[in-house]
Amino acid sequence: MAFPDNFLWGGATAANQCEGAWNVGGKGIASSDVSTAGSRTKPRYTTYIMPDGTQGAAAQFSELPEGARMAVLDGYFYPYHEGIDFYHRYKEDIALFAEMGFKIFRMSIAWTRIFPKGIEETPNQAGLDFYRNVFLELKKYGIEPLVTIQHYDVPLYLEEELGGWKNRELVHCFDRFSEVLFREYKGLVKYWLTFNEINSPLLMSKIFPNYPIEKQRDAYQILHHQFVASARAVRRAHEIDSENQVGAMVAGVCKYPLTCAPEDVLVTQKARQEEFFYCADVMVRGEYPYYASKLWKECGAQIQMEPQDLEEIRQGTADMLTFSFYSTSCASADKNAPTSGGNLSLGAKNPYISYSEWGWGMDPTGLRYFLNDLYSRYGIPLMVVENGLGAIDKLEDDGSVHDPYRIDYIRGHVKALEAAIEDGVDVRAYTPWGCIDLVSASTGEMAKRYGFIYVDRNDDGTGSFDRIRKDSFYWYQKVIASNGKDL
Ligand code: BGP
Repeated sequence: MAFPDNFLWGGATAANQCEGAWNVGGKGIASSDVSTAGSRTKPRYTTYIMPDGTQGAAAQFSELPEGARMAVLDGYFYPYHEGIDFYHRYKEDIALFAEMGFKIFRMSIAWTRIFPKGIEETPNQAGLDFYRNVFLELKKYGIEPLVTIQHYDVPLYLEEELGGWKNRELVHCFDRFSEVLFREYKGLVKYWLTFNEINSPLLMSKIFPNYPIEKQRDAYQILHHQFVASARAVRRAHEIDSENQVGAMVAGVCKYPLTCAPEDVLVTQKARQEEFFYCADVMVRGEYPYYASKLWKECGAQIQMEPQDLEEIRQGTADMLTFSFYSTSCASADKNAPTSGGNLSLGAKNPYISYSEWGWGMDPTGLRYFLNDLYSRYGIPLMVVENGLGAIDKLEDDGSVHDPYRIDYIRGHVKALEAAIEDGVDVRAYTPWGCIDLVSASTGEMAKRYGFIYVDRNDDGTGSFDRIRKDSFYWYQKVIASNGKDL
């Protein structure tokens, strides 16, 4: 049997996409609180207010008008404000995870619950208590928390007043934040991830046509600050508790050459360096890779570093490499090759794989390939901390949800995991994304569901928030109970 006895089966979520209670318990406004709902065809919007009081909304990730300040406004629907109400229903949800047999649960901490603006000296007690209670509840069932410190969610104050991660000051704010977490939850949490999909700033320029070159330059500066912050967090975590294990988390952009034409192979190699390895190399190997200066030069980035930064990065390498994996795509030297989407990625369309309703490629074999590829490069434990199928589910009149497509998707990926483990890869955990339905990050929809647990909540904000076990719930329960044997 391939899966080791201590293999960590579980599921993954993020605070902003599930907690709701956006202004409860002293929580500050987060950058994600100003995002409206979108859809497959309509982007999410960021709402803002101008100095003269006029209000507006701009497509997410586009430039706001000069002088605009992001704000929560009346008359807009913000799906994260209520999420799936995990804040009030975590006990029920954790009981359901336990019923499925989870060994590990990936979640994130809303920075704004602990430090509402991000700059305070003293943490907010109500926020600390909330997460303590969640961890205690998990402990009751023997479920290990896997905690992402920053999952796409920064106090809005830090964005607006300090300019976000471009500003070196955030390294200190994050240091204070993460130190509080390591001290406060010592003995309750031992698995940590510093930044969710840390490579995402580099992926933006690939997704959005005409992405401004200044923003790409900024991305390298932002990442430098996050690398330093992450390395510092790794060291702090180890100092505070030698049991702590801190992972790098990188969006699993896995690209194949569209053809075996040498030009395609070369373009692919470059894309993989830029889109995945750049971040993983720094965080796992502890130094900037040889191709970094070429990438900086191409966009004119001149990174501001402090003298001790490279040493800090060297001393704070990650204990494990974790990544999200939804799909693969291709790279081609031919700019006119038909494209396909995926999680934070755009690439040439692969004629040999199928695509989901949201146009994301489905390629379980790619997971086996990717795991082998990463392990041969880094040789440290790996965790697949996101994977899953966003699909439309139908709640039947009898209260059941039949989701064979999700079972097929996950089954394929579990088989790929098993094969990779048989290949000799050290994979420690599998936490499918959105193990309970939650708000989609890219579209803000509820309709794009990933869960084993259905949540009665609709895109228009209606619904009871009731939790309903889908067919995949019982299937995954069986998989875990048989340690991956009964698929
Ligand atoms: C990743 C994010 C998650 C999650 C997932 C699925 O990029 O880390 O937060 O949302 O993708 O994406 P979506 O919700 O857009 O379907």
